[in-house]
Amino acid sequence: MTTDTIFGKIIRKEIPSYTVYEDDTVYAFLDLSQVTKGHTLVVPKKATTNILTADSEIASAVFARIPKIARAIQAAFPDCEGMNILSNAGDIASQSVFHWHVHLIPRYSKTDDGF
Ligand code: DGP
Repeated sequence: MTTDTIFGKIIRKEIPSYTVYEDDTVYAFLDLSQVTKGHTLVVPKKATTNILTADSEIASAVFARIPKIARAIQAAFPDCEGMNILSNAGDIASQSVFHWHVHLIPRYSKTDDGF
């Protein structure tokens, strides 16, 4: 069973975050660490540990919204040439917050993003 995490508090607005996108089932917000500018996390509001535990309803909701959110990030940062879209699942894969999230990491060549 998934326990509450920092992302639960962010979704409930108990702690602040910079909102990128929100609807009834999904929340997207800027990652605190900003691997590159615009680095965004897409999370289901209903907690599940990671993609290995996500049921098809939650997985569909998250993945259905990613293209739209990714294009919005690209529109906000016109020098964004591409994006790494990834999800860490489990300690061994460097997951550190155990509420499923997908990283959208914009890539820039002109500014040498260093990622
Ligand atoms: P992962 O290692 O894949 O579980 O990524 C977790 C990400 O969560 C990591 O890139 C940093 C981000 N993060 C952790 N705590 C906070 C927080 O309080 N606010 C925000 N916006 N991001 C956070």
